[in-house]
Amino acid sequence: KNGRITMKRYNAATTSPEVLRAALQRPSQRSTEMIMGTVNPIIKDVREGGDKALLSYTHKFEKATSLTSPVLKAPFPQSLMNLPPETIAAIDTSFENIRKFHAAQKEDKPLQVETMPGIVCSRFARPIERVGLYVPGGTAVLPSTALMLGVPAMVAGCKTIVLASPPRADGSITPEIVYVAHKVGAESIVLAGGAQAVAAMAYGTESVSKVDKILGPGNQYVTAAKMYVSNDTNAGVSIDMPAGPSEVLVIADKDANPAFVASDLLSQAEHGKDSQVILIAVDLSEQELEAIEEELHNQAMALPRVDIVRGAIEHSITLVVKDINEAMKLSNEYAPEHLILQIANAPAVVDQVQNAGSVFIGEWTPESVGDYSAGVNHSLPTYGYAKQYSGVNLGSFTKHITSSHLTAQGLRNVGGAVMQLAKVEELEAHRRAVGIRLAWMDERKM
Ligand code: HSO
Ligand code: ZN
Repeated sequence: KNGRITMKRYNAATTSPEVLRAALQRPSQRSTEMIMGTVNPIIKDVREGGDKALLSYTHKFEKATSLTSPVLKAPFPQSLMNLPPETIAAIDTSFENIRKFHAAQKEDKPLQVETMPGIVCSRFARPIERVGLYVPGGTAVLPSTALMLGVPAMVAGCKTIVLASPPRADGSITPEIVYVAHKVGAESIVLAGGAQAVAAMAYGTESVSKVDKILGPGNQYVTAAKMYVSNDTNAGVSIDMPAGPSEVLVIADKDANPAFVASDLLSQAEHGKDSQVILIAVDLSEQELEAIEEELHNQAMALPRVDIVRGAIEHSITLVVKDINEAMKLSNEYAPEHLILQIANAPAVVDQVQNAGSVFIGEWTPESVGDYSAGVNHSLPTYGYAKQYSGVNLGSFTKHITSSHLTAQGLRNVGGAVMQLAKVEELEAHRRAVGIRLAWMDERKM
């Protein structure tokens, strides 16, 4: 318990690929079956029992027994967002950067292509009307997550923004979260957490508005509940992506400052005992490796959350490789949520990034800036899902509609192809919908 805080070291040159791959496994998650066993009855209760059931779970799990309504509707009273001016300023600065970056992701005009003379195909975006944003409670309050979900929802133009977050034992909600909810124009805050909050937003209750999509990170119960409701056609709700414990992968070379490298590893390690941090050391000598390890231990010991850090470091590793190409290959295989490049010429290496949630380029870009204030989103794919998912972005709050618009000439141009394929599929009504129009044109010598 009081030993040295250090990551197990592997040298890629002398380790078999199987051992390397095993070392890069994520810590295993509790089985979904077990989780579902807990989550299913909660979802059923809330779906059937509405507010009363929701409230009783909040009394039980959050110990907020004085709470009499599960929802706080806008406008939120000023008294619930009393904050020191420096916190207001920090939220305002971050809000503005996140707003700018996500506003730039807007498509200003519909995409339009004339595929053949007289055939115009278009695609245009519309906001998802009602979104539910889950802001976890737990070991840390996370107003930054409210920003990362709320600001893009606001920029996208979602009509109804519902925030959900577990209240404190006295029934109150962190004023920072109320302030963010106010700034993004949220309709309400659901004072509940866990599977019960997800169920309330998925099905709606007397006082919780039903939403069309639920986004946001959460523990395994929240994730399981999101998966459940998104598979239930009666709920008619979608979700962002499966969320798992936080991760960072730092690639460092001889140029890297050992204190900076250690600080980045620790900033992710303090999220939870299940977090995983990976250091890929490019051609570092024994002495250089020890300098980082020394920093890691010393900085960790001075952290208030040293116990959490210790847990995370237990399943975290250092990989020593000989060059940057090898480092990038391993990083792309791991597909980290966050990738930090503390190497010479970091911008030039970004081309080689194939799988990662978000990249932090160069020694002056700690992950913390992206977690809070740079403008990029911190809701990112974990657990290797960076291979197929994007992090939360403006597109997460919009959907696309396509349209086609043909002239008579356009229909003449493509009609033959349609009629032939309809014939192949033996769908006569399809074929005739074209044929009847072409005949009409023929009669009128069009
Ligand atoms: N690093 C976290 C986000 C966060 N950090 C919130 C601080 N607050 C996402 O992996
Ligand atoms: Zn973080």
